Amino acid sequence: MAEINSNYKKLAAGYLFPEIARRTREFQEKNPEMILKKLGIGNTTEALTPAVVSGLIKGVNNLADPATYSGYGDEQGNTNLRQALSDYYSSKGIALSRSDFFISDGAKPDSSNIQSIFSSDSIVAVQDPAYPVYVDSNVITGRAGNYSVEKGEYDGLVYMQCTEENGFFPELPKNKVDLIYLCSPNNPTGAVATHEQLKKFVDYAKENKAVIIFDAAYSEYISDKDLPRSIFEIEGAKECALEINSLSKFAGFTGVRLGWTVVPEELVVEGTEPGEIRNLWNRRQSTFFNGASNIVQEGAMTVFSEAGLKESRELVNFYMENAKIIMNGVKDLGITAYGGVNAPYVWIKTPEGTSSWDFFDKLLSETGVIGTPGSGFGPGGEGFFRLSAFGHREDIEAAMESIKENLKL
Ligand code: PGU
Repeated sequence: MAEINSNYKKLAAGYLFPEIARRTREFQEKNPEMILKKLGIGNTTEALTPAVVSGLIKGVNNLADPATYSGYGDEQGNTNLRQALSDYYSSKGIALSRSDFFISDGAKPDSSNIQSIFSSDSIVAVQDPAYPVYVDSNVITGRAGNYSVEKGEYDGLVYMQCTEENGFFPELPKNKVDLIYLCSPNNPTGAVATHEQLKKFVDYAKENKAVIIFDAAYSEYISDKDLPRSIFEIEGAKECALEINSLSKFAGFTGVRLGWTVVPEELVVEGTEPGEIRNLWNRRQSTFFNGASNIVQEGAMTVFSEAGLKESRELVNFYMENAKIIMNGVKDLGITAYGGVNAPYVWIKTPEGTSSWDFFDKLLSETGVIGTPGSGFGPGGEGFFRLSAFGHREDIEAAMESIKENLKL
């Protein structure tokens, strides 16, 4: 008799973003005259840049000619792209060999799949609030107990509080943990960890033989030169951390799909030799994944050309200008807001006594603006609300105008 993986039954709710989409649809059906302004999901809106488009076209043309046609590629990714990534990190002073890079179809699949190479009884620590994929993927694979509605937490997971008081970066876990998810610039709070903050975690991980899973999906949004863009800027990190990133937010690849995971040869856990963990991820990927699209990889390569980098940085600047508009708009209304400076998310405090979901309904019904309830990122997000800077300029401006005119504070 076949049975389902019962861990799915433990999941507290539907995945956050489809749930928001469902409520939005329901609202729109009841209020067809309302023009909605979407600052919810962090989804890119601006066109691909000319360099990327030329790369993608080259990829298509290669397939149109038997002399350059290619079928399945290496599961780890195209060697030239892995080299381009290694060179890019090296231009920032980080030495990693191209064999440390594994190309994928995005940071979401990698951040949910990576846990599979670690022991099923690993103790998992997450920032609270956090990108929900880290928690949900570990619930599905059985590393969490039941969900407590009262606490908003799963038994067995370690929630590292990120609050206004600690600048949204957690203290070290009090008890020993094995896998630590860190995201900087942070989704959803927009906080960016400093060298000193990350060094503490690296030292903890080395001491406790834990692994840091570092999600750097928004690294290109850091403009402050003093802030680290990669965990590998921290001394000793190669022995205890792996890093996940993608072109989604840097080059508008949310629908094109291309990401990578860096598993340094030096990374070790209890009982492994250098290179063993890297081999494990290779084994996992070559069994479960057949490589990123060869067309997309050709497009990705052009992101790392001189023109590609320049254009992608302009794209980032465009979204960060949106962030500034949102930040100024909410601050003018006297709303407490965080993030939005080295990250494309503005993390606002809901009015006293208003829960995150109540504020979602209030903002939607009074202003037509869709955001993301903070509690969807974990219990630590309750009382907060995320506004995304990804959007067309006119939509961002219309949203802020409507908030200014219609939100009853
Ligand atoms: N990592 C973080 C921290 C993210 O916020 C997101 C996207 C990803 C990874 C996904 O990267 P891909 O390379 O595109 O796979 N977060 C968005 C989209 C929601 C979602 O479900 O991925 C957000 O609004 O939080």
